[in-house]
Amino acid sequence: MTAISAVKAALAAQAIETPSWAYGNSGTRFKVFAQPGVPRSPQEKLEDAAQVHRHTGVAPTVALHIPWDRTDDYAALARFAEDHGVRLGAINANVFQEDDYRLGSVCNPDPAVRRKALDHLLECVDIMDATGSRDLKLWFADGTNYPGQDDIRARQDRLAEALEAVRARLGEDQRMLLEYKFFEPAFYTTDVPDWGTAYAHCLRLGPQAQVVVDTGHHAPGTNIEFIVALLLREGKLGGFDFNSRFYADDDLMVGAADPFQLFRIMYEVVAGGGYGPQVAFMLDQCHNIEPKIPAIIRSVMNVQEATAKALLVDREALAKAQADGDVLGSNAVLMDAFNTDVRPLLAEVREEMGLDADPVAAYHRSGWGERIAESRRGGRQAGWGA
Ligand code: PSV
Ligand code: MN
Ligand code: MN
Repeated sequence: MTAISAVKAALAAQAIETPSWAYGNSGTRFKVFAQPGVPRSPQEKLEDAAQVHRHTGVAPTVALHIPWDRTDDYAALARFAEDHGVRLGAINANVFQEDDYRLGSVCNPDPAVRRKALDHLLECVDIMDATGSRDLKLWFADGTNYPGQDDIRARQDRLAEALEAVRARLGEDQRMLLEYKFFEPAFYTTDVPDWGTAYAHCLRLGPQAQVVVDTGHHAPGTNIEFIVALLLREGKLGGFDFNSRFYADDDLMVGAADPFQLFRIMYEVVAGGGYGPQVAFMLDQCHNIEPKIPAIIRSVMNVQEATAKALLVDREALAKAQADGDVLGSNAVLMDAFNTDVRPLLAEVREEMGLDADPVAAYHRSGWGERIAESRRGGRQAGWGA
């Protein structure tokens, strides 16, 4: 196989998971702008996700968020997905939206609240059993707002206890992915604020616990690709929640704010041997003002473009320049790949997959947007900004 055909094969085999919540109405705490045709049920979200997969060919799974996607028969929902050409992906737990969680969920000082939160996490594993999902994604809003409000170490103990109970409930082929976020909604301490805290917990929990890197969850200037390289080296990178940020947790389209950063991240994934099913590529975004389905298609394409550039890095030339201590030469090898226009290559990949070279145009031509605007009235909010 020539190098370029290997690159094409790797691109055709990529799998980028889209989040059910990206298809629903969303906004900020100031305003949620409703859009026409927005899904009214988990099934309609899956129908929209199926359109993304139909036109890109690389978005075969959809992440669920419980309870936003609550239904009485998850196995039936999984069959519905398959009938539409997609599968159910990660199950995202939600222990942050109820009054009981004012002082936290699994870190709450009240054992009854901790029990309630843990029960929800365990229920999510039941759902995974029914849907055939591999990954449980855990993001905790837990933290404190004022110095002295609660005992920082005791909260870590409570967290560890809950995580261990979840681990013990996992099936052999299931994983728990622990997400971190440096602040918000808690402003003084956050119980899982950074990759190091997530890593320390995952290390104790063993191989089924892995860290998930949400690209929007870092302080400005953080070198995310370094974190990626390190976690991969330690066998602890479980996946990504991709999105873009300018200021805080903006949840904009991945690759929109800083395509170079996305390329650097994807390069570390490829170079570190993480380009395979063991590292889940997931989107975690909200489309507040732009039309959702084309925005998600664009996001998938942005990830593909960064991946193509990462795969095109001349690794041999780079290794040689690095070994020679050639600072400018090594940097030039990386920049050559980043500055390559990979759109024609991806168009070819799509045509070879039997797809339209331009997924956004194909989507617009399909008339799906007009059809759902006509047939769906009273679309539901994604869960945010209520
Ligand atoms: C909140 O910051 C968040 O964006 C986390 O990244 C989760 O993954 C997502 O919401 C869904 O719970
Ligand atoms: Mn996330
Ligand atoms: Mn987030």
